[in-house]
Amino acid sequence: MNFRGWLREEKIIVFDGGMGTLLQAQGMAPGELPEIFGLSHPKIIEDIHRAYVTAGANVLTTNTFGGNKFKLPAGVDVFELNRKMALLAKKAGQTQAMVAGSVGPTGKMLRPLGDVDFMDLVLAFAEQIKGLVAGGVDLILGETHFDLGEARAVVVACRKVAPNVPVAISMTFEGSSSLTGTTPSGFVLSMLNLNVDLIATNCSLGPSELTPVVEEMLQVSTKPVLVEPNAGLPVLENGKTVFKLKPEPFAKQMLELAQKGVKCLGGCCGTTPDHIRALTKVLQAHAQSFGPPQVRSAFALTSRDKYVCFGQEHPFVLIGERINPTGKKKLTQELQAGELNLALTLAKEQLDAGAKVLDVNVGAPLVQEEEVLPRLGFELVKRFDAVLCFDSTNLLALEKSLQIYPGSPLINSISGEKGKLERLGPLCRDYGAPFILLPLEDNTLPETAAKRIAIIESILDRCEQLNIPRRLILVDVLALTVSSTPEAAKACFEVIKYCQKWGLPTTVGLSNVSFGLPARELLNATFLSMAMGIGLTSCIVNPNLTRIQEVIYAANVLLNKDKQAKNFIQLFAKWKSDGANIGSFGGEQEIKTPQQAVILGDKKKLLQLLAEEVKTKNAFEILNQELIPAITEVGKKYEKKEYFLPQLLLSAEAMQAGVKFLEPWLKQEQGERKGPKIVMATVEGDIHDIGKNIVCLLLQNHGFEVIDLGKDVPAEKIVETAQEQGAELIGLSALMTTTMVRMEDTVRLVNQKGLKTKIIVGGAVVTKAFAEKIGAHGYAEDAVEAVRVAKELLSQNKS
Ligand code: B1M
Repeated sequence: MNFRGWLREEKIIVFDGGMGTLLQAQGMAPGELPEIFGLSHPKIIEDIHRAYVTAGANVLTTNTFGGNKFKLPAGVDVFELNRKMALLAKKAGQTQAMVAGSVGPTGKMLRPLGDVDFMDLVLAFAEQIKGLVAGGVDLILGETHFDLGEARAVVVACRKVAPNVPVAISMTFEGSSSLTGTTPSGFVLSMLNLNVDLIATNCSLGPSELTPVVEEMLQVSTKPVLVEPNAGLPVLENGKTVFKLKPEPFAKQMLELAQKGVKCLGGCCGTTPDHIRALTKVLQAHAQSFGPPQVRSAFALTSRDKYVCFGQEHPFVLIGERINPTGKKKLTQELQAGELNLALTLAKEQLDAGAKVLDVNVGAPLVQEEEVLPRLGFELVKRFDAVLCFDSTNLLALEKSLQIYPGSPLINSISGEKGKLERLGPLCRDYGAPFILLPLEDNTLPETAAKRIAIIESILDRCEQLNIPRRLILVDVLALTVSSTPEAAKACFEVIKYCQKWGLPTTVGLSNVSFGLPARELLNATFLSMAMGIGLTSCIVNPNLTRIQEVIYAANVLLNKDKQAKNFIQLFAKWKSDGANIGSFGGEQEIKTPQQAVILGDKKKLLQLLAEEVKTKNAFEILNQELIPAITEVGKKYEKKEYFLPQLLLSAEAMQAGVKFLEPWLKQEQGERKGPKIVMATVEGDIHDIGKNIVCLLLQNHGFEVIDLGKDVPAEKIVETAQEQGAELIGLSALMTTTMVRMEDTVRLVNQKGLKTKIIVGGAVVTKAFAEKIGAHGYAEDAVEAVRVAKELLSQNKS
């Protein structure tokens, strides 16, 4: 039986536990890569695998977590390493255990957070997966992923090089979301769209603390769930992270997860064969008490930190249709010139007006769709983290757009036209992108419901042959014009009823129905309210139309899709029966100060306000009293989940532009001259550089020659440069708890090489105590202090 067969069986599947701690106990040096250690010590790896088999594990995980080209040293053969590690696990598992090929994160961030593209990750994972499959793994297990975009890249890579191998993806959550903002539900819905075999969470916490995350996953996952927690909460002891949950209590806590419906259980950091042994024992003793979870999963679209569900239990979904050049001269001209301003404005207006999904169509003569569509998609994701619907007939434009999008976007559309499903369907399937099924064939409009239903049936059959899951399908019920086809609206209602019966969500392009008649909005709104009553789940429309909005909000109350009429009350509390009086969905806020401009991420306004302020105020005061407190406030909002990544990015962009704008004044006030050399860098894995840039600027003002290596810089490069340039000082910046630890790498390397270079560290999370602990020579809380400390260290050098 293969792994999919096991998943179909009723029994619980036990995965193995941690590897890193066991390797350290066997002599792996701190900082050494487990994969490299494994190459030179195959026997140790095999023995650990075997210990897990003896403990009762049904699945072993290969020692290849960091086995990708970004993590491994240059010159290591990625394919061979992965193949060898897979063979070792297979050898240990024999016929008793199957093998999961571990694929961890690359340590690189997708644009705009980092500097890699989706396909860079896909290619790196594909290389690794090829090796694992050549070594005979039974499934691919993407582990400890924290970014939805990167997790998606593992699946796409696997589908490209090993389409028939089962895939499991595990995301790690910090509280209620992953590091880059994805919730457990959003993750599960995206993975369901990608049709992975097993959906998982691992690491971060112990079994008890992980329970809320697991419960949320179980509520939406129609696929089996795997949970691999740590051996309890990590604790710092003598500078080392330790995990203290003993095997028996670990197993007891895991049992509760199995009783809630978790199908596969294993361990992560700190767990050992003893934990797995205790787990197997307790599971055997309670085998009768496991049941499948009660799941009600809906058709869903996702972005990195949002998701929109369509269905009878979910609020009606409005898909904004305005980003479409048809009939819009100015938008057409802009898109032809490759400009996106108007499209971005239309996006903001529609989101403010309550659209939950934005249809994005750039199809017009002379527009390079394959370049403009993904670029616009990228900007929309960056600015609004909007849930998008890519609307195009250009296959390449759609494929590129699917690559820039970090979730499950909607594709508009696939009809019954010959060859269309065969071309576009597999792309939607492999990228987990739901699509609109348009019941059209051979360029004839099927006027009757019966004809449309026949086409829908035929497309559904063809989807099945292509392995395209039903959950990816949203049916357009095709609104024709009642003025020329009197039965048009009734035909739509029949199709909605049919789809409702078979659990297919529906949509409609609303405005067609009233074409050629007066009072179109009235007809459209009435049609919409009737259609909603029989189960229509979404429509594609201009969200700025008051009457349409009124119908949607009112119908959501009447259909019990708006619990306690919360949204309705919020919007219509002051409603009067005499005309257009819909409330505001968000709208504009007036910006009066640079502080507000940074907080609201309005770069243009910030630069206007700064241009005024520098006439009367000191640039340092503006920076320290207005801009820095503002971006700190943004950080607080992010922490409190009032802000998400797009807002963080916008504010950061505004802040950067603001600091750049002030630079001449900041420089003027101090003057410049060449002097002692300092190499400055933000440490590896960290892309925050606003603070570091300010420190650089002030150091220059005080006569230092600053060699700025930028951000995300490995320790080796920093130390090499300092050595080559004969720098007297190194300045390191880090803004995250996860990256400040990298500062120690530089201190260690400087010491190893016996250099006299002194190291100053700083950044929001860094403290004096931490600086002392890692052996840095100086610490500074802000840029002014950084200059003082730098000077002090230089004078020590001389004395
Ligand atoms: Co992010 N970020 N961010 N972020 N970001 C923080 C740091 C965070 C605290 C926000 C939060 O949760 N409240 C949090 C870290 C949590 C933690 O570890 N404790 C965080 C996170 C989680 C993330 C991401 C993971 C978010 C995500 O993807 N979900 C991601 C990380 C990506 C990565 O690095 N791998 C991310 C991304 C980003 C943006 C790209 C959007 C953007 C950075 C843009 C850029 O720098 N080019 C950004 C921003 C802007 C922030 C906040 C809001 C502001 C940082 C800043 O610029 N402050 C920040 C919240 C916060 O710090 N309160 C946050 C202003 C700047 C002048 O101050 O850098 O501290 P600072 O520098 C000061 C001093 O610290 C000192 O002098 C400077 C001037 O006075 N100093 C030194 C700095 N370096 C020094 C070196 C010295 C001496 C002094 O000696 C050499």
